[in-house]
Amino acid sequence: MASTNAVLTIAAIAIILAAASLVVSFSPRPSATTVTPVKRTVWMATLEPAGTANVRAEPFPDPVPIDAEVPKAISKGMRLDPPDAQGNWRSVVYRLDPGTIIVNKGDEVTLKILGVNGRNHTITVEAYADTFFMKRGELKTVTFKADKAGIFEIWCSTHPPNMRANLIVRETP
Ligand SMILES: [Cu+2]
Repeated sequence: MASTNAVLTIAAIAIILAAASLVVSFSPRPSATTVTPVKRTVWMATLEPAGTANVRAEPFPDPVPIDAEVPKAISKGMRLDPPDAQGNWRSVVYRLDPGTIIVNKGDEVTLKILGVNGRNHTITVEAYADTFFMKRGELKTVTFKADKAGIFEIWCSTHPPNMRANLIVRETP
């Protein structure tokens, strides 16, 4: 009788252990670290990098590179200035710096954009801010809650095609 009790006890323990292991196996995995929304300030600038050369050292591109989206490679935001009387020529672009901004959904985002290069700019933050105008020397502040996940463009319509940046709003756990 005693041995029967011992067998039953061992069997009961085995069943309990098996059940416990099932519970462990099927328990939902702990979720990834929950991201708490924060306030983020992103410092930006309007920039105009330019490369200068002289035909004595570097010939002006011939033919001038033509891209369907940049007729004759000349636009306000991306251009080649042909050689002047001294043979100096330039290639110029306008940029929004930084070109990629990453935030988490739910963050309260403040963009602080300093007008460094370019007399003025007309900038839009897709889905988050109405178009606004800014001048050189101005520090423009744009604040919004990043409540939509996705990739959004920030662009300047004064300097197409490449004065733009990507705002990436990450979906959070
Ligand atoms: Cu611009």
